[in-house]
Amino acid sequence: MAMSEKKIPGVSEYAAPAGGWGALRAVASAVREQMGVGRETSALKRVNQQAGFDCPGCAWPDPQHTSSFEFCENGAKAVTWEATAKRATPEFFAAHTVSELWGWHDHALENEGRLTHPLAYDHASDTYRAIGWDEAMARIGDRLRALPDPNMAEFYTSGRASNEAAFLYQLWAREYGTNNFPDCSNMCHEATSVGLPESIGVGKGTVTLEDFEHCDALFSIGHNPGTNHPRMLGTLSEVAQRGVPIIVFNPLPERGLERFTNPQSPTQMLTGGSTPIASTYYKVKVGGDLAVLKGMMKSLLDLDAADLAAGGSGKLDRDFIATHTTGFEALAADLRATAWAAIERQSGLARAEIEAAAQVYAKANRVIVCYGMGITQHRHGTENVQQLANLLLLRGNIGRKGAGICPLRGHSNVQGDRTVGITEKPDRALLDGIRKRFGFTPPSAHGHDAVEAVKAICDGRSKALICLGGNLAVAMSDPQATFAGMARLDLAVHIATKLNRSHLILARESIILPCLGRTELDVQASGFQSVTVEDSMSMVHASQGRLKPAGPLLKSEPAIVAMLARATLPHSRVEWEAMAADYDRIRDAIEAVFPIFARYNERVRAPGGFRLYIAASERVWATPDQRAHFLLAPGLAEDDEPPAGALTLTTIRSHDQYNTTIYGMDDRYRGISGRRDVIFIHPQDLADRGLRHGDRIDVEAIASAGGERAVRGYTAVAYEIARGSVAMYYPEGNVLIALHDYDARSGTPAYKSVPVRIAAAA
Ligand SMILES: Nc1nc2c(c(=O)[nH]1)N[C@H]1C(S)=C(S)[C@@H](COP(=O)(O)OP(=O)(O)OC[C@H]3O[C@@H](n4cnc5c(=O)[nH]c(N)nc54)[C@H](O)[C@@H]3O)O[C@H]1N2
Ligand SMILES: Nc1nc2c(c(=O)[nH]1)N[C@H]1C(S)=C(S)[C@@H](COP(=O)(O)OP(=O)(O)OC[C@H]3O[C@@H](n4cnc5c(=O)[nH]c(N)nc54)[C@H](O)[C@@H]3O)O[C@H]1N2
Ligand SMILES: [Mo]
Repeated sequence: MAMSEKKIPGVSEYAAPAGGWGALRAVASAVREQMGVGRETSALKRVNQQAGFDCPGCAWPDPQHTSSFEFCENGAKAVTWEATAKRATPEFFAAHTVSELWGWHDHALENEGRLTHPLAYDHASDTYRAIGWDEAMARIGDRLRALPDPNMAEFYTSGRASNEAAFLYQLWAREYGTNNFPDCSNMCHEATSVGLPESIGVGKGTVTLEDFEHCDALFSIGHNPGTNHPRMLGTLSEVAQRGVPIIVFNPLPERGLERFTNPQSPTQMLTGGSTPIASTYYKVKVGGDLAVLKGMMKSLLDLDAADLAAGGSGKLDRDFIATHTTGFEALAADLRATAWAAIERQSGLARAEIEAAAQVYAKANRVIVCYGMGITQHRHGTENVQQLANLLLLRGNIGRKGAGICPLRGHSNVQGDRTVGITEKPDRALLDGIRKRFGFTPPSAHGHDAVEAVKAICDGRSKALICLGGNLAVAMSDPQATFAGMARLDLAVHIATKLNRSHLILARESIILPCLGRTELDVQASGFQSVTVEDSMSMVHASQGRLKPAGPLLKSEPAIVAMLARATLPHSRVEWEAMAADYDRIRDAIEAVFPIFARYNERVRAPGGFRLYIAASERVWATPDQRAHFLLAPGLAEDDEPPAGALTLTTIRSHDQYNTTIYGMDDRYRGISGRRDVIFIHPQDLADRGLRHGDRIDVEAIASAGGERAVRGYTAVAYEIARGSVAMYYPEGNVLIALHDYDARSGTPAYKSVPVRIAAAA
């Protein structure tokens, strides 16, 4: 990292590897700040255990859920944040008006601790006040029944909800009469959910953890596991130690992808040793992945032709292409027509670098591609994902041991929520399944995804918003439009563990319902309950909380949803109370609607749970013609490039945050402490503008429409980021992104390619 001599408060260099003692110290301080010494620190020992709870941190799988505690700094932060000793009580709310709370930092809001009572906003005093559960339910039921059209309500889901909660939630909304299911996945891996089914017939990853033991090359594109999937570093270091090349494409030098000290390894911890992760690290330009992927495939075709000319058998898997795919000729023609000059310009990489990566790919027999938000959150997110699939298909790297595609999912159960019916575009099977099992006909017209929901709210077409977790207003782009729209709702209901800004955007009727977190004991009429979740690799397993609930009034998410459903639909035919009393019955209902969950209750009780069938992993292609498809992406047009002098901004997570939850103000691996008002920029890009490391600058979006979008007075941090690219933190960067800047195919906001200009602060 090339930092100049100048001393900037809160900006330094972090020389250590990811993990190591720095991670242990960070856990100790998270425990101290949130739980107090002695309070339930045993919680950390129950993460991802056979008889424990699933880590609310990320969706990276655990070896069988049977191993001893796998240490993870950010998993520990997620647990301590939920298991905190702090409480946001009715006294707290009485002492602070909502207008006052609005001025608080997002960190401070959540740091008040766990919500303890159902709350309703009181307009006269401008405060939230405790109300009873029955009163809350009656008010919500009345408002929802009063809407002239069920499609004027939006049912948002954040991906921490269990399968059981999510299933009841979609059932409630569908019986009520709408498919409006905005969810966090729409802002996250929707490009995967839309792109991969067209390519390979399934919108999920095809690999299992075991495949990582057999791959002989691994590509890591646009994800930051050291922060966002820290347990993955254990897997990556094993892969690296086998001598397998790990090729990274990322505009920023992410420490976790450079080197890692495994806190599980006494030798590394005591000797200060570490494992280098990336064998080659390519600093691709922000938004340059389409160009890289086309370049790699183009050069693979060249390598293939050269090999054939030399009497070899070529570098493509011709048998696989012939037996399993369509569209190869069109792809080859597209690649031949793509000029290297455009590839180099848009990727920021030299042809020779891309060719070298292609050589590694061509030489390997079993390749895994891992990717995250650096691929999906772009205007061409869906095409990016499909080009990844193309690359793998060219050498038959799908549906084979040691090979496949590995999207790194976000929230710990975001994948499961989709599997059990959180989708605005229900298919026939889902609708028929519900009708057969529950005896009502659910609506079939497509509903709203997240961007569409917010647009409908802004236009006044939707008047009610129910949120099963999350912080939609802050997670969505364009707070200027989003906040204003949400302030015109008739009804806002938040099922939540902690206070956040979305709760402070007031509707005519605003209600907060406090729920149990995953770490807590869930006791219903039939006794202790466990819930189930699905990880990034389609493993479904049970999760059982063990801690005493944060307050006596809290209810579980399934219980709350069942109550809401009964309050809204007094004559419902669904056995809401019976299902909420015994989650085995919810799982039986899930199995009745979704045949892939056959023998759900039995299989989920086996150690480690079970893997859902992924057809593409068996080379069965669930596409209309039962083939995998090479798909085309638009050419590398110049009008996709930012105007001269502009930079492309990407928005990223710090090491001390979980999405909109800000645990603290540090970003250790990037050398930032005590602040978030920074923008990472290449020293030459600074110099070109007559600016220097540490200067205060304004960042203005070159908005296509919608008025001025700017952040002002941010501190420029000289950083070894790709030229032409800049990065700042999410959600601070969201003011720069217009609501209509998204991937047209999947609706994923283009959070990671915002053309901006920077200048010295006015
Ligand atoms: N501790 C913690 N864990 C989390 C989360 C959290 O906030 N905190 N969030 C969870 C959720 S919901 C999700 S979706 C995942 C997110 O996990 P990631 O996908 O890792 O999320 P980001 O921080 O957005 O980082 C994306 C990475 O992509 C790089 N990048 C940015 N733009 C581009 C680009 O144009 N091309 C390429 N190739 N790379 C680019 C960035 O430098 C960064 O390293 O993590 C989950 N786990
Ligand atoms: N600029 C920019 N914007 C982005 C992104 C980006 O990379 N850049 N990433 C996008 C992505 S990938 C995602 S997934 C979204 C995230 O969007 P969301 O999922 O909506 O946001 P979170 O910050 O995860 O939600 C935090 C809140 O969830 C509640 N909560 C926590 N645990 C529980 C629980 O167990 N139950 C319930 N009911 N509530 C709980 C708490 O009240 C907490 O305040 O943001 C998106 N926004
Ligand atoms: Mo996400």
